[in-house]
Amino acid sequence: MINQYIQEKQNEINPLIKDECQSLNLPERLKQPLIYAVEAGGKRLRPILMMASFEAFQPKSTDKIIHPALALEMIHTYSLIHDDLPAMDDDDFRRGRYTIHKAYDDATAILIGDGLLTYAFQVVSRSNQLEAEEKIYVLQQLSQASGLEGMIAGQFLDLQSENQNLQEEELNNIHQLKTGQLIRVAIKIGAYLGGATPPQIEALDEFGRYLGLVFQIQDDILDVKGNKDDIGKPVGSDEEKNKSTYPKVLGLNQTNEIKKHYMQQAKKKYDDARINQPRLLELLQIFGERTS
Ligand code: GRG
Repeated sequence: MINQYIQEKQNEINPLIKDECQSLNLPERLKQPLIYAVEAGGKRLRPILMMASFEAFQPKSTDKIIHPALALEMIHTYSLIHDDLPAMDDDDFRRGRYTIHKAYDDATAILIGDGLLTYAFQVVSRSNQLEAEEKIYVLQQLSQASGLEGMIAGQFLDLQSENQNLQEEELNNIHQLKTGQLIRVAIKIGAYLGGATPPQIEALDEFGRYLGLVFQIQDDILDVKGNKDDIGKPVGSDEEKNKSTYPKVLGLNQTNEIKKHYMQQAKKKYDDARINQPRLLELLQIFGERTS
């Protein structure tokens, strides 16, 4: 059921994100790496989460969510491109293919990342589906989550933490910023545009916070126990870079325990929101048990 939903949404998102990029008037040698960057391969989990959260409120105009969803995936894609650069995590593979700086060069990867980040805001601000007030909300939320106090601070702290022995609390802080902010904002924007009340937005925002932690914990587990073909990059890359991860700090058993605990906390917050969208719970399950 949920797999079919994910597939349907991927089929909706993939051509749209490609069309948005294809429609740009660009030199061919810039467009090629841009299309390479946005072509299918990613799981599109963030836009799917946003759509599921939005649909929980049975909104009248279902097209409203498209531009914010595409923008979020563009921001996520930019973050992965820059994260893979030699100055950051220095990874050669992503989504089962060469990273942009490997397939092209560093300058191209930096520029494609910059371009996707700015284009995301353009796509929302010129949307013909959103009211002016909605655009401001979406732009504010996206810029805050991806900005200095959000993902950028998380990335900075993560890079600084290499070769350091972090405690669980510090790990949580880094990941709530680095990975968690975009996941959380997906849920929040979906709820707001769907017409959620302020208490519902608050409860779902907390749901998103736990979901982000569950996602990262599973990512760390996959780096230890995953399969290279499934995760699209070599297993053990965290260990190789001497990074603090949940399994390293807590051991695998305890890591699985806290993952379960956060999944339960997320479920409680979902209940607090008093909505009927079992897909969000199924997505929580997928986040916690995914193999890719
Ligand atoms: C460069 C400013 C800047 C930020 C980068 C999110 C991030 C910040 C870096 C990613 C590092 C990383 C691999 C973290 C693990 C969790 C994660 C975000 C995995 C990738 O997300 P998926 O699995 O990827 O949703 P796909 O390819 O499916 O879109």
